Amino acid sequence: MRILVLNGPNLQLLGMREPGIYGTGTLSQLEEHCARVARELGIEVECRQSNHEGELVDWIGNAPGHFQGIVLNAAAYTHTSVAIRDAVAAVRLPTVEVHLSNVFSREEYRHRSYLAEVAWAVVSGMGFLSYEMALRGLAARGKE
Ligand code: CA2
Repeated sequence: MRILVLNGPNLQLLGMREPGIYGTGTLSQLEEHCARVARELGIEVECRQSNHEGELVDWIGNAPGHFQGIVLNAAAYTHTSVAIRDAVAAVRLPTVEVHLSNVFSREEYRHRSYLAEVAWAVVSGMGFLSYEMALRGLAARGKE
């Protein structure tokens, strides 16, 4: 089983700014964590980050045939992007929307997700563990 882990805009800044909200771990450390969990689960992950909506749309659209699930932190695009929502709905791969922070305890505009309705599951507020839970959930679902 291969899982595509996508991180959206500004997440390359992880660990460098706003540690109070997003923690002190860097994007590389997050990707290493995902790789470690994947090894434990006997699955494969490929991690990518982009600041560009269209690139995320392309990666999601090209995932079928290469990946069996997606872990998606679309960052700010979560709250704005009908294009990413349509891509997730179109590919029909189980997709877990993840967030490092608890978006529901933050500003009102972060409470709206265009992705949640087309996602298989949502995990928000557990830092790196949000991604770990998403990988564990997808691996378990794949075995059903
Ligand atoms: O909590 C999350 O994972 C978010 O998806 C992060 C997004 C935010 O727009 C969402 O509402 C919730 C922001 C990502 C920006 O990442 C930064 C990391 C370090 C410093 C500044 C920004």
